[in-house]
Amino acid sequence: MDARFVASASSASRLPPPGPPEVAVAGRSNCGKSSLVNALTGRSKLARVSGTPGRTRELLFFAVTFPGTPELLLVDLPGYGYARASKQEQQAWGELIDRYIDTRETLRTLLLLLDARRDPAEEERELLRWAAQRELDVIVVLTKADKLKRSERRPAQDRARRSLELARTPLLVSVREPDSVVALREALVASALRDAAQAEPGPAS
Ligand SMILES: Nc1nc2c(ncn2[C@@H]2O[C@H](COP(=O)(O)OP(=O)(O)OP(=O)(O)O)[C@@H](O)[C@H]2O)c(=O)[nH]1
Ligand SMILES: [Mg+2]
Repeated sequence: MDARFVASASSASRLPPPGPPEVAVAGRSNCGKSSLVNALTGRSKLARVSGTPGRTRELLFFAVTFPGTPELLLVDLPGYGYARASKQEQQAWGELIDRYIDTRETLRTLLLLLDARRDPAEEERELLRWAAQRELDVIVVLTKADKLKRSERRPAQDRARRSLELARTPLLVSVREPDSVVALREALVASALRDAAQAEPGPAS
């Protein structure tokens, strides 16, 4: 498994040139995006994690090669809904994420993260709408599973699935539970491979 930092971008006009297929990691501030990027890549200090919400304010691009798959870019998006940010800042972040999702030609998969203890809100629905418009593959993940009792887990998954009208049950993941990270990595790889297979030219006729 190989992972390295490629670029950061604080505005949609400064994105790195498009390259390998991209997986965007989106979610509310503090939901665990950067932690999960680190867990997925097995590199504890790749993306910066902080106890202070609103830490990641740029798009961070990481090139990752999981075993047996082509290289892909994991993109750690700035978290939305950070209460102490000004309205202006929140709007700027919304526009940045919106423009990135809307225009990034190499974006294939949206990894939407939601703290397992929270109910989905308008922002999550909006991201799912954008993803549907772009026909992105979507993987919804409930994070910080370790904060739930065993008996609370399945109901939380069912609730999120109903609330967001998902076709599939969301994954429940904790960076403290390695098996759950492995399961997510497999789902990501399947998504990446699906896209690679689609991109493959058909047999010459
Ligand atoms: N218990 C538990 N804590 C977690 C987990 N994942 C992340 N955290 C904690 O949640 C806090 C926020 O994590 P980050 O990874 O920085 O969250 P983020 O979504 O990148 O936040 P922003 O960059 O502000 O949008 C940190 O204190 C993490 O240690 C998890 O699976 N379990
Ligand atoms: Mg972050």
